[in-house]
Amino acid sequence: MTDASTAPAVANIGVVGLAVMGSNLARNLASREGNTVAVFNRSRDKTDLLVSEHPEAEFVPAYSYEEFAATLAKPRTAIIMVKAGAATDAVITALTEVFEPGDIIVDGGNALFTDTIRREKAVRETGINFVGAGISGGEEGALTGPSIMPGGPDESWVTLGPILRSIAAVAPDGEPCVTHVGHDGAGHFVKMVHNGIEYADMQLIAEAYDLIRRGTGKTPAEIADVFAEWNTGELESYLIEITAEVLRQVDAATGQPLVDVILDQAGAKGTGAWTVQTALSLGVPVSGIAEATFARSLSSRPDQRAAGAALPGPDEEFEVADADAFIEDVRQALFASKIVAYSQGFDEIRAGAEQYGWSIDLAAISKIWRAGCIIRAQFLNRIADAYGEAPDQPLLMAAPYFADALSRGQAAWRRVVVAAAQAGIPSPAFSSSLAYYDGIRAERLPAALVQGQRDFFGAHTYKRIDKPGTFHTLWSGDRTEVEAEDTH
Ligand code: NBP
Repeated sequence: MTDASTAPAVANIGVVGLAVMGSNLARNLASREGNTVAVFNRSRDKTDLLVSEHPEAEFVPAYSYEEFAATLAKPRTAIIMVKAGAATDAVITALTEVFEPGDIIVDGGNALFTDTIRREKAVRETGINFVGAGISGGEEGALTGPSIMPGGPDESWVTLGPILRSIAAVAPDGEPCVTHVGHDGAGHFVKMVHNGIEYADMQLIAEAYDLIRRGTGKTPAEIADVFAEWNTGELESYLIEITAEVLRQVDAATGQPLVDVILDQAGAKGTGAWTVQTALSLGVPVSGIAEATFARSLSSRPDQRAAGAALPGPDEEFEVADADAFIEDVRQALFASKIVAYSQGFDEIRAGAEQYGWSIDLAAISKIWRAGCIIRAQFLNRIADAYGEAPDQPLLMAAPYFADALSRGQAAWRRVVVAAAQAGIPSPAFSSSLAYYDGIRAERLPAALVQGQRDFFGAHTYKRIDKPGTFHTLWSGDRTEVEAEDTH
Protein backbone atom coordinates (compact mmCIF):
# COMPACT_ATOMS: atom_id res chain seq x y z
CA MET A 1 0.00 0.00 0.00
CA THR A 2 1.23 3.48 -0.87
CA ASP A 3 1.78 5.94 1.99
CA ALA A 4 -0.87 8.65 1.57
CA SER A 5 1.64 11.44 2.09
CA THR A 6 3.95 10.20 -0.65
CA ALA A 7 1.43 8.93 -3.23
CA PRO A 8 2.16 10.68 -6.54
CA ALA A 9 -0.67 12.82 -7.91
CA VAL A 10 -0.91 11.00 -11.21
CA ALA A 11 -4.63 10.67 -11.79
CA ASN A 12 -6.72 13.36 -13.51
CA ILE A 13 -10.03 11.83 -12.38
CA GLY A 14 -11.17 9.52 -9.58
CA VAL A 15 -14.16 7.29 -8.89
CA VAL A 16 -15.49 6.53 -5.40
CA GLY A 17 -17.83 3.53 -5.18
CA LEU A 18 -16.94 0.53 -7.30
CA ALA A 19 -20.18 -1.46 -7.44
CA VAL A 20 -21.82 -2.10 -10.82
CA MET A 21 -22.10 1.52 -11.97
CA GLY A 22 -18.88 2.89 -10.51
CA SER A 23 -16.63 0.10 -11.78
CA ASN A 24 -18.05 0.35 -15.29
CA LEU A 25 -17.81 4.13 -15.33
CA ALA A 26 -14.20 3.90 -14.11
CA ARG A 27 -13.40 1.48 -16.96
CA ASN A 28 -15.08 3.81 -19.44
CA LEU A 29 -12.99 6.74 -18.14
CA ALA A 30 -9.80 4.70 -18.26
CA SER A 31 -10.42 3.68 -21.86
CA ARG A 32 -10.34 7.32 -23.03
CA GLU A 33 -7.12 8.84 -24.28
CA GLY A 34 -5.34 10.95 -21.69
CA ASN A 35 -7.20 9.73 -18.59
CA THR A 36 -5.54 8.19 -15.56
CA VAL A 37 -8.19 7.01 -13.13
CA ALA A 38 -7.88 6.73 -9.35
CA VAL A 39 -10.34 4.27 -7.78
CA PHE A 40 -11.55 3.88 -4.21
CA ASN A 41 -14.24 1.81 -2.54
CA ARG A 42 -15.22 1.73 1.13
CA SER A 43 -14.50 -1.98 1.36
CA ARG A 44 -11.21 -2.98 -0.17
CA ASP A 45 -12.31 -6.16 -1.98
CA LYS A 46 -14.15 -4.30 -4.79
CA THR A 47 -11.09 -2.14 -5.45
CA ASP A 48 -8.77 -5.14 -5.62
CA LEU A 49 -11.15 -7.09 -7.84
CA LEU A 50 -11.53 -4.23 -10.32
CA VAL A 51 -7.80 -3.56 -10.48
CA SER A 52 -6.87 -7.23 -10.88
CA GLU A 53 -9.56 -7.97 -13.48
CA HIS A 54 -8.69 -4.93 -15.59
CA PRO A 55 -4.95 -4.42 -15.74
CA GLU A 56 -5.40 -2.75 -19.15
CA ALA A 57 -7.14 0.18 -17.39
CA GLU A 58 -3.99 0.96 -15.38
CA PHE A 59 -6.11 2.12 -12.45
CA VAL A 60 -4.47 3.88 -9.54
CA PRO A 61 -6.00 2.16 -6.49
CA ALA A 62 -6.44 3.99 -3.20
CA TYR A 63 -7.36 2.45 0.13
CA SER A 64 -8.23 5.53 2.15
CA TYR A 65 -9.77 8.91 1.37
CA GLU A 66 -6.39 10.54 2.16
CA GLU A 67 -4.60 8.34 -0.32
CA PHE A 68 -7.34 8.90 -2.91
CA ALA A 69 -6.92 12.68 -2.59
CA ALA A 70 -3.15 12.38 -2.79
CA THR A 71 -3.27 10.41 -6.06
CA LEU A 72 -5.37 13.07 -7.80
CA ALA A 73 -3.80 15.99 -9.67
CA LYS A 74 -5.17 19.44 -8.76
CA PRO A 75 -7.80 20.65 -9.20
CA ARG A 76 -8.98 17.23 -8.06
CA THR A 77 -12.05 15.76 -9.72
CA ALA A 78 -13.89 12.80 -8.22
CA ILE A 79 -17.10 11.09 -9.29
CA ILE A 80 -19.10 9.43 -6.52
CA MET A 81 -21.09 6.33 -7.54
CA VAL A 82 -22.51 4.99 -4.28
CA LYS A 83 -25.96 4.12 -3.02
CA ALA A 84 -28.07 7.30 -3.09
CA GLY A 85 -28.93 8.84 0.29
CA ALA A 86 -26.90 8.50 3.48
CA ALA A 87 -23.96 6.83 1.68
CA THR A 88 -23.63 9.85 -0.61
CA ASP A 89 -23.59 12.21 2.38
CA ALA A 90 -20.96 10.07 4.10
CA VAL A 91 -18.68 10.12 1.06
CA ILE A 92 -19.14 13.87 0.51
CA THR A 93 -18.21 14.55 4.14
CA ALA A 94 -15.12 12.36 3.85
CA LEU A 95 -14.02 13.96 0.57
CA THR A 96 -14.51 17.54 1.79
CA GLU A 97 -12.10 16.72 4.62
CA VAL A 98 -9.30 15.76 2.22
CA PHE A 99 -10.07 17.97 -0.82
CA GLU A 100 -9.22 21.68 -1.20
CA PRO A 101 -10.99 24.78 -2.57
CA GLY A 102 -11.30 24.57 -6.36
CA ASP A 103 -11.55 20.77 -6.37
CA ILE A 104 -14.66 19.16 -7.84
CA ILE A 105 -16.92 16.50 -6.33
CA VAL A 106 -19.44 14.97 -8.73
CA ASP A 107 -22.33 12.86 -7.45
CA GLY A 108 -23.26 10.52 -10.29
CA GLY A 109 -25.81 8.53 -8.25
CA ASN A 110 -29.58 8.81 -8.45
CA ALA A 111 -29.91 11.55 -5.84
CA LEU A 112 -33.14 13.38 -5.16
CA PHE A 113 -32.62 16.86 -6.67
CA THR A 114 -33.53 18.63 -3.43
CA ASP A 115 -30.73 16.68 -1.70
CA THR A 116 -28.40 17.89 -4.45
CA ILE A 117 -29.47 21.50 -3.89
CA ARG A 118 -28.78 21.06 -0.16
CA ARG A 119 -25.41 19.38 -0.75
CA GLU A 120 -24.27 21.95 -3.29
CA LYS A 121 -25.02 24.73 -0.82
CA ALA A 122 -23.15 23.01 2.01
CA VAL A 123 -20.11 22.03 -0.08
CA ARG A 124 -19.88 25.52 -1.63
CA GLU A 125 -19.08 26.87 1.87
CA THR A 126 -15.79 24.92 1.74
CA GLY A 127 -14.79 26.41 -1.64
CA ILE A 128 -15.07 22.99 -3.24
CA ASN A 129 -17.33 22.67 -6.29
CA PHE A 130 -20.17 20.18 -6.06
CA VAL A 131 -21.89 18.85 -9.16
CA GLY A 132 -24.96 16.60 -9.09
CA ALA A 133 -24.94 14.65 -12.36
CA GLY A 134 -27.72 12.33 -13.48
CA ILE A 135 -26.29 9.34 -15.31
CA SER A 136 -28.56 7.07 -17.34
CA GLY A 137 -27.92 3.89 -19.25
CA GLY A 138 -27.45 1.29 -16.52
CA GLU A 139 -24.43 -0.96 -16.41
CA GLU A 140 -23.83 -1.07 -20.16
CA GLY A 141 -24.25 2.68 -20.57
CA ALA A 142 -21.76 3.35 -17.78
CA LEU A 143 -19.20 1.21 -19.60
CA THR A 144 -19.75 2.17 -23.21
CA GLY A 145 -21.26 5.64 -22.95
CA PRO A 146 -24.14 6.92 -20.81
CA SER A 147 -26.34 9.95 -21.24
CA ILE A 148 -25.09 12.43 -18.64
CA MET A 149 -27.09 15.28 -17.09
CA PRO A 150 -24.80 17.41 -14.92
CA GLY A 151 -25.88 20.40 -12.85
CA GLY A 152 -23.59 22.45 -10.62
CA PRO A 153 -21.66 25.70 -11.01
CA ASP A 154 -20.39 27.00 -14.38
CA GLU A 155 -16.82 27.00 -13.07
CA SER A 156 -16.74 23.23 -12.66
CA TRP A 157 -18.01 22.70 -16.19
CA VAL A 158 -14.72 24.03 -17.59
CA THR A 159 -12.80 21.07 -16.11
CA LEU A 160 -15.61 18.57 -16.13
CA GLY A 161 -17.06 19.27 -19.58
CA PRO A 162 -14.24 17.70 -21.63
CA ILE A 163 -14.04 14.65 -19.33
CA LEU A 164 -17.78 13.99 -19.43
CA ARG A 165 -17.94 14.63 -23.17
CA SER A 166 -15.22 12.01 -23.67
CA ILE A 167 -17.16 9.24 -21.87
CA ALA A 168 -20.74 10.09 -22.88
CA ALA A 169 -22.76 8.22 -25.47
CA VAL A 170 -22.61 9.66 -28.95
CA ALA A 171 -25.85 10.51 -30.78
CA PRO A 172 -26.28 9.45 -34.43
CA ASP A 173 -25.22 12.94 -35.57
CA GLY A 174 -21.93 12.67 -33.63
CA GLU A 175 -22.94 14.93 -30.70
CA PRO A 176 -21.96 13.66 -27.22
CA CYS A 177 -24.97 13.04 -24.98
CA VAL A 178 -24.05 15.48 -22.23
CA THR A 179 -24.84 19.11 -21.59
CA HIS A 180 -24.54 21.42 -18.59
CA VAL A 181 -28.22 21.27 -17.67
CA GLY A 182 -28.25 24.15 -15.17
CA HIS A 183 -27.14 25.04 -11.66
CA ASP A 184 -27.26 22.99 -8.43
CA GLY A 185 -29.99 20.31 -8.64
CA ALA A 186 -30.94 20.85 -12.31
CA GLY A 187 -29.11 17.75 -13.55
CA HIS A 188 -30.69 15.40 -11.04
CA PHE A 189 -34.09 17.01 -11.62
CA VAL A 190 -33.85 16.28 -15.34
CA LYS A 191 -32.62 12.73 -14.64
CA MET A 192 -35.60 12.22 -12.33
CA VAL A 193 -38.04 13.28 -15.06
CA HIS A 194 -36.16 11.09 -17.54
CA ASN A 195 -36.92 8.14 -15.27
CA GLY A 196 -40.55 9.21 -14.91
CA ILE A 197 -40.93 9.25 -18.70
CA GLU A 198 -39.23 5.84 -18.75
CA TYR A 199 -41.94 4.50 -16.39
CA ALA A 200 -44.67 5.81 -18.71
CA ASP A 201 -42.98 4.48 -21.85
CA MET A 202 -42.60 1.01 -20.30
CA GLN A 203 -46.18 0.87 -19.02
CA LEU A 204 -47.56 1.97 -22.41
CA ILE A 205 -45.57 -0.76 -24.16
CA ALA A 206 -46.81 -3.30 -21.61
CA GLU A 207 -50.42 -2.24 -22.17
CA ALA A 208 -49.95 -2.52 -25.95
CA TYR A 209 -48.58 -6.07 -25.52
CA ASP A 210 -51.44 -7.08 -23.20
CA LEU A 211 -54.14 -5.77 -25.54
CA ILE A 212 -52.62 -7.48 -28.58
CA ARG A 213 -52.18 -10.75 -26.75
CA ARG A 214 -55.66 -10.82 -25.29
CA GLY A 215 -57.35 -9.41 -28.38
CA THR A 216 -55.67 -11.50 -31.07
CA GLY A 217 -54.44 -14.60 -29.21
CA LYS A 218 -50.94 -14.14 -30.65
CA THR A 219 -48.08 -15.75 -28.73
CA PRO A 220 -45.34 -13.68 -27.08
CA ALA A 221 -42.95 -14.72 -29.87
CA GLU A 222 -45.43 -13.53 -32.50
CA ILE A 223 -45.89 -10.26 -30.64
CA ALA A 224 -42.09 -9.93 -30.51
CA ASP A 225 -42.23 -9.82 -34.32
CA VAL A 226 -44.83 -7.04 -34.12
CA PHE A 227 -42.55 -4.97 -31.86
CA ALA A 228 -39.54 -5.67 -34.06
CA GLU A 229 -41.55 -4.36 -37.00
CA TRP A 230 -42.66 -1.28 -35.04
CA ASN A 231 -39.02 -0.64 -34.26
CA THR A 232 -38.39 0.13 -37.91
CA GLY A 233 -40.83 3.08 -37.88
CA GLU A 234 -41.73 6.16 -35.83
CA LEU A 235 -41.71 4.14 -32.59
CA GLU A 236 -38.07 3.15 -33.05
CA SER A 237 -36.48 3.13 -29.60
CA TYR A 238 -34.37 1.10 -27.20
CA LEU A 239 -37.41 0.13 -25.12
CA ILE A 240 -39.34 -1.22 -28.13
CA GLU A 241 -36.20 -3.09 -29.23
CA ILE A 242 -35.67 -4.79 -25.87
CA THR A 243 -39.39 -5.57 -25.57
CA ALA A 244 -39.09 -7.74 -28.67
CA GLU A 245 -36.08 -9.48 -27.10
CA VAL A 246 -37.87 -10.09 -23.79
CA LEU A 247 -40.99 -11.45 -25.51
CA ARG A 248 -38.94 -13.81 -27.65
CA GLN A 249 -37.09 -15.27 -24.68
CA VAL A 250 -37.97 -18.87 -23.76
CA ASP A 251 -37.53 -20.09 -20.18
CA ALA A 252 -34.90 -22.84 -20.17
CA ALA A 253 -36.43 -24.62 -17.18
CA THR A 254 -40.03 -24.91 -18.44
CA GLY A 255 -39.88 -24.24 -22.17
CA GLN A 256 -42.54 -21.54 -21.63
CA PRO A 257 -42.20 -17.96 -22.85
CA LEU A 258 -40.14 -16.29 -20.13
CA VAL A 259 -42.73 -13.50 -19.81
CA ASP A 260 -45.26 -16.13 -18.68
CA VAL A 261 -43.13 -17.41 -15.81
CA ILE A 262 -42.02 -14.01 -14.47
CA LEU A 263 -44.12 -12.94 -11.46
CA ASP A 264 -46.38 -10.08 -12.57
CA GLN A 265 -45.43 -7.67 -9.77
CA ALA A 266 -43.35 -4.73 -11.01
CA GLY A 267 -40.68 -3.25 -8.76
CA ALA A 268 -39.56 0.35 -8.51
CA LYS A 269 -36.63 2.20 -7.04
CA GLY A 270 -38.48 5.43 -6.37
CA THR A 271 -37.58 7.84 -9.17
CA GLY A 272 -41.04 7.48 -10.74
CA ALA A 273 -42.62 8.36 -7.40
CA TRP A 274 -40.28 11.37 -7.04
CA THR A 275 -41.32 12.58 -10.49
CA VAL A 276 -44.99 12.37 -9.55
CA GLN A 277 -44.56 13.88 -6.08
CA THR A 278 -42.57 16.77 -7.53
CA ALA A 279 -45.13 17.29 -10.29
CA LEU A 280 -47.90 17.43 -7.69
CA SER A 281 -46.08 20.10 -5.74
CA LEU A 282 -45.40 22.07 -8.93
CA GLY A 283 -49.03 21.67 -10.05
CA VAL A 284 -48.04 19.98 -13.31
CA PRO A 285 -50.33 17.20 -14.55
CA VAL A 286 -48.07 14.26 -15.42
CA SER A 287 -50.98 11.82 -15.46
CA GLY A 288 -49.35 9.27 -17.81
CA ILE A 289 -46.28 9.02 -15.60
CA ALA A 290 -48.45 8.87 -12.47
CA GLU A 291 -50.64 6.08 -13.86
CA ALA A 292 -47.54 4.12 -14.86
CA THR A 293 -46.15 4.51 -11.34
CA PHE A 294 -49.45 3.53 -9.75
CA ALA A 295 -49.78 0.56 -12.13
CA ARG A 296 -46.55 -0.84 -10.65
CA SER A 297 -47.95 -0.30 -7.15
CA LEU A 298 -51.23 -2.01 -8.05
CA SER A 299 -49.38 -4.99 -9.52
CA SER A 300 -47.36 -5.39 -6.34
CA ARG A 301 -50.32 -5.78 -3.96
CA PRO A 302 -51.02 -9.54 -4.15
CA ASP A 303 -53.47 -9.59 -1.23
CA GLN A 304 -55.65 -6.92 -2.75
CA ARG A 305 -55.43 -8.52 -6.18
CA ALA A 306 -56.52 -11.86 -4.69
CA ALA A 307 -59.47 -10.14 -3.00
CA GLY A 308 -60.31 -8.21 -6.19
CA ALA A 309 -60.23 -11.31 -8.38
CA ALA A 310 -63.80 -12.07 -7.30
CA LEU A 311 -65.14 -8.81 -8.75
CA PRO A 312 -67.08 -9.23 -11.99
CA GLY A 313 -65.83 -8.16 -15.43
CA PRO A 314 -67.61 -8.08 -18.78
CA ASP A 315 -69.52 -11.21 -19.82
CA GLU A 316 -68.29 -11.41 -23.39
CA GLU A 317 -64.96 -12.81 -24.51
CA PHE A 318 -62.61 -10.29 -26.05
CA GLU A 319 -61.72 -11.17 -29.59
CA VAL A 320 -61.01 -8.66 -32.31
CA ALA A 321 -62.45 -9.24 -35.77
CA ASP A 322 -59.45 -7.99 -37.73
CA ALA A 323 -56.15 -8.67 -35.93
CA ASP A 324 -53.98 -6.62 -38.29
CA ALA A 325 -56.27 -3.59 -38.08
CA PHE A 326 -56.38 -3.84 -34.29
CA ILE A 327 -52.58 -4.08 -34.05
CA GLU A 328 -52.26 -0.96 -36.19
CA ASP A 329 -54.75 0.83 -33.91
CA VAL A 330 -52.70 -0.19 -30.88
CA ARG A 331 -49.53 1.09 -32.55
CA GLN A 332 -51.17 4.45 -33.15
CA ALA A 333 -52.54 4.56 -29.59
CA LEU A 334 -49.07 3.80 -28.28
CA PHE A 335 -47.48 6.57 -30.32
CA ALA A 336 -50.14 9.10 -29.31
CA SER A 337 -49.86 8.19 -25.61
CA LYS A 338 -46.09 8.37 -25.84
CA ILE A 339 -46.34 11.90 -27.20
CA VAL A 340 -48.47 12.79 -24.16
CA ALA A 341 -45.93 11.25 -21.74
CA TYR A 342 -43.04 13.24 -23.21
CA SER A 343 -45.10 16.41 -23.43
CA GLN A 344 -45.98 16.06 -19.75
CA GLY A 345 -42.38 15.26 -18.79
CA PHE A 346 -41.00 18.31 -20.60
CA ASP A 347 -43.75 20.38 -19.00
CA GLU A 348 -42.46 19.28 -15.60
CA ILE A 349 -38.89 20.25 -16.54
CA ARG A 350 -40.11 23.68 -17.67
CA ALA A 351 -42.04 24.17 -14.42
CA GLY A 352 -39.07 22.98 -12.33
CA ALA A 353 -36.73 25.36 -14.13
CA GLU A 354 -39.12 28.22 -13.43
CA GLN A 355 -39.53 27.28 -9.78
CA TYR A 356 -35.83 26.77 -9.03
CA GLY A 357 -34.42 29.48 -11.31
CA TRP A 358 -32.62 27.18 -13.74
CA SER A 359 -32.08 28.10 -17.34
CA ILE A 360 -32.70 24.77 -19.09
CA ASP A 361 -32.45 24.38 -22.85
CA LEU A 362 -35.20 21.84 -23.59
CA ALA A 363 -33.92 21.16 -27.11
CA ALA A 364 -30.51 20.28 -25.63
CA ILE A 365 -32.16 17.92 -23.12
CA SER A 366 -33.98 16.02 -25.85
CA LYS A 367 -30.70 15.77 -27.79
CA ILE A 368 -28.73 14.25 -24.90
CA TRP A 369 -31.42 11.57 -24.50
CA ARG A 370 -30.91 10.35 -28.09
CA ALA A 371 -28.26 7.80 -27.09
CA GLY A 372 -26.92 6.11 -24.00
CA CYS A 373 -30.07 6.33 -21.89
CA ILE A 374 -33.05 4.02 -21.49
CA ILE A 375 -35.57 6.26 -23.28
CA ARG A 376 -33.35 6.80 -26.32
CA ALA A 377 -35.53 7.02 -29.39
CA GLN A 378 -35.63 8.41 -32.89
CA PHE A 379 -38.58 10.52 -31.77
CA LEU A 380 -36.32 12.73 -29.61
CA ASN A 381 -35.03 14.40 -32.78
CA ARG A 382 -38.57 15.68 -33.39
CA ILE A 383 -38.70 17.07 -29.84
CA ALA A 384 -35.36 18.80 -30.39
CA ASP A 385 -36.74 20.29 -33.64
CA ALA A 386 -39.89 21.49 -31.89
CA TYR A 387 -38.02 23.24 -29.08
CA GLY A 388 -35.36 24.46 -31.52
CA GLU A 389 -38.06 26.25 -33.53
CA ALA A 390 -40.02 27.55 -30.53
CA PRO A 391 -38.04 27.29 -27.26
CA ASP A 392 -40.85 28.85 -25.20
CA GLN A 393 -43.72 26.86 -26.56
CA PRO A 394 -46.17 26.10 -23.80
CA LEU A 395 -47.26 22.62 -24.94
CA LEU A 396 -44.94 20.22 -26.74
CA MET A 397 -47.77 18.05 -28.08
CA ALA A 398 -49.24 21.09 -29.85
CA ALA A 399 -46.07 21.58 -31.93
CA PRO A 400 -46.82 20.87 -35.62
CA TYR A 401 -45.18 17.41 -35.92
CA PHE A 402 -46.88 16.09 -32.78
CA ALA A 403 -50.22 17.78 -33.41
CA ASP A 404 -50.22 16.15 -36.83
CA ALA A 405 -49.38 12.70 -35.39
CA LEU A 406 -52.12 13.06 -32.76
CA SER A 407 -54.62 14.12 -35.36
CA ARG A 408 -53.76 11.04 -37.45
CA GLY A 409 -53.82 8.70 -34.47
CA GLN A 410 -56.65 9.93 -32.29
CA ALA A 411 -59.45 7.87 -33.86
CA ALA A 412 -57.44 4.65 -33.42
CA TRP A 413 -56.48 5.72 -29.89
CA ARG A 414 -60.16 6.13 -28.97
CA ARG A 415 -61.05 2.75 -30.49
CA VAL A 416 -58.34 1.07 -28.43
CA VAL A 417 -59.38 2.71 -25.17
CA VAL A 418 -63.04 1.81 -25.82
CA ALA A 419 -62.09 -1.78 -26.68
CA ALA A 420 -59.99 -2.09 -23.54
CA ALA A 421 -62.78 -0.71 -21.33
CA GLN A 422 -65.38 -2.99 -22.90
CA ALA A 423 -63.12 -6.02 -22.62
CA GLY A 424 -62.20 -5.25 -19.01
CA ILE A 425 -58.50 -4.99 -19.82
CA PRO A 426 -56.73 -2.39 -17.69
CA SER A 427 -55.11 0.30 -19.81
CA PRO A 428 -54.49 3.08 -17.27
CA ALA A 429 -51.72 4.82 -19.19
CA PHE A 430 -53.48 4.68 -22.58
CA SER A 431 -56.75 5.95 -21.14
CA SER A 432 -55.33 8.62 -18.85
CA SER A 433 -53.22 9.96 -21.71
CA LEU A 434 -56.32 10.21 -23.87
CA ALA A 435 -58.19 11.95 -21.05
CA TYR A 436 -55.32 14.44 -20.76
CA TYR A 437 -55.43 15.03 -24.52
CA ASP A 438 -59.16 15.71 -24.38
CA GLY A 439 -58.75 17.86 -21.29
CA ILE A 440 -56.04 20.05 -22.74
CA ARG A 441 -57.93 20.61 -26.01
CA ALA A 442 -61.33 21.25 -24.36
CA GLU A 443 -62.82 24.64 -25.02
CA ARG A 444 -64.59 24.57 -21.68
CA LEU A 445 -64.00 22.32 -18.69
CA PRO A 446 -66.28 21.39 -15.78
CA ALA A 447 -63.73 23.17 -13.59
CA ALA A 448 -66.36 25.94 -13.58
CA LEU A 449 -68.64 23.67 -11.54
CA VAL A 450 -65.77 22.80 -9.19
CA GLN A 451 -65.25 26.52 -8.60
CA GLY A 452 -68.98 26.85 -7.84
CA GLN A 453 -68.77 23.99 -5.33
CA ARG A 454 -65.67 25.49 -3.71
CA ASP A 455 -67.39 28.82 -3.37
CA PHE A 456 -70.47 27.11 -1.89
CA PHE A 457 -68.77 25.21 0.92
CA GLY A 458 -65.69 27.33 1.54
CA ALA A 459 -66.41 30.80 0.12
CA HIS A 460 -63.30 30.29 -2.03
CA THR A 461 -64.64 32.79 -4.63
CA TYR A 462 -64.59 32.54 -8.41
CA LYS A 463 -63.86 34.66 -11.44
CA ARG A 464 -66.34 35.36 -14.23
CA ILE A 465 -65.89 34.98 -17.97
CA ASP A 466 -67.53 38.31 -18.74
CA LYS A 467 -65.94 40.83 -16.37
CA PRO A 468 -62.82 41.22 -14.25
CA GLY A 469 -62.83 40.83 -10.47
CA THR A 470 -63.36 38.12 -7.85
CA PHE A 471 -66.85 37.08 -6.82
CA HIS A 472 -68.69 35.17 -4.12
CA THR A 473 -72.31 34.09 -4.05
CA LEU A 474 -74.15 34.46 -0.74
CA TRP A 475 -75.26 30.80 -0.78
CA SER A 476 -76.84 30.80 2.66
CA GLY A 477 -78.47 34.18 2.20
CA ASP A 478 -80.41 35.51 -0.73
CA ARG A 479 -77.95 33.92 -3.20
CA THR A 480 -76.96 37.22 -4.72
CA GLU A 481 -73.44 37.67 -5.98
CA VAL A 482 -71.03 40.04 -4.27
CA GLU A 483 -67.65 41.23 -5.38
CA ALA A 484 -65.09 39.68 -3.04
CA GLU A 485 -61.48 40.16 -2.07
CA ASP A 486 -59.55 37.05 -3.18
CA THR A 487 -58.23 36.33 0.27
CA HIS A 488 -59.58 32.85 0.90
P1 NBP B 1 -25.30 0.62 -5.20
O1 NBP B 1 -26.39 1.62 -5.29
O2 NBP B 1 -25.67 -0.80 -4.98
O3 NBP B 1 -24.27 1.08 -4.03
C1 NBP B 1 -23.20 0.28 -3.65
C2 NBP B 1 -21.97 1.13 -3.44
O4 NBP B 1 -22.19 2.10 -2.40
C3 NBP B 1 -20.78 0.28 -2.98
O5 NBP B 1 -19.63 0.76 -3.61
C4 NBP B 1 -20.79 0.54 -1.49
O6 NBP B 1 -19.56 0.30 -0.87
C5 NBP B 1 -21.11 1.98 -1.47
N1 NBP B 1 -21.46 2.50 -0.14
C6 NBP B 1 -22.52 2.25 0.65
BR1 NBP B 1 -23.88 1.10 0.24
N2 NBP B 1 -22.50 2.90 1.82
C7 NBP B 1 -21.35 3.60 1.79
C8 NBP B 1 -20.74 4.49 2.70
N3 NBP B 1 -21.33 4.81 3.85
N4 NBP B 1 -19.56 5.03 2.37
C9 NBP B 1 -18.97 4.73 1.20
N5 NBP B 1 -19.50 3.90 0.28
C10 NBP B 1 -20.68 3.34 0.56
O7 NBP B 1 -24.36 0.70 -6.49
P2 NBP B 1 -24.74 0.83 -8.05
O8 NBP B 1 -25.89 -0.04 -8.44
O9 NBP B 1 -23.47 0.70 -8.78
O10 NBP B 1 -25.28 2.32 -8.19
C11 NBP B 1 -24.47 3.44 -7.84
C12 NBP B 1 -25.30 4.70 -8.00
O11 NBP B 1 -25.68 4.84 -9.37
C13 NBP B 1 -26.60 4.69 -7.21
O12 NBP B 1 -26.84 5.98 -6.71
C14 NBP B 1 -27.63 4.32 -8.22
O13 NBP B 1 -28.92 4.78 -7.88
C15 NBP B 1 -27.09 5.00 -9.46
N6 NBP B 1 -27.53 4.42 -10.73
C16 NBP B 1 -27.63 3.10 -10.90
C17 NBP B 1 -28.03 2.57 -12.11
C18 NBP B 1 -28.10 1.09 -12.31
O14 NBP B 1 -28.55 0.68 -13.39
N7 NBP B 1 -27.66 0.28 -11.35
C19 NBP B 1 -28.33 3.41 -13.17
C20 NBP B 1 -28.19 4.76 -12.99
C21 NBP B 1 -27.79 5.26 -11.77
P3 NBP B 1 -19.23 -1.16 -0.26
O15 NBP B 1 -18.75 -1.99 -1.40
O16 NBP B 1 -18.16 -0.88 0.74
O17 NBP B 1 -20.49 -1.68 0.36
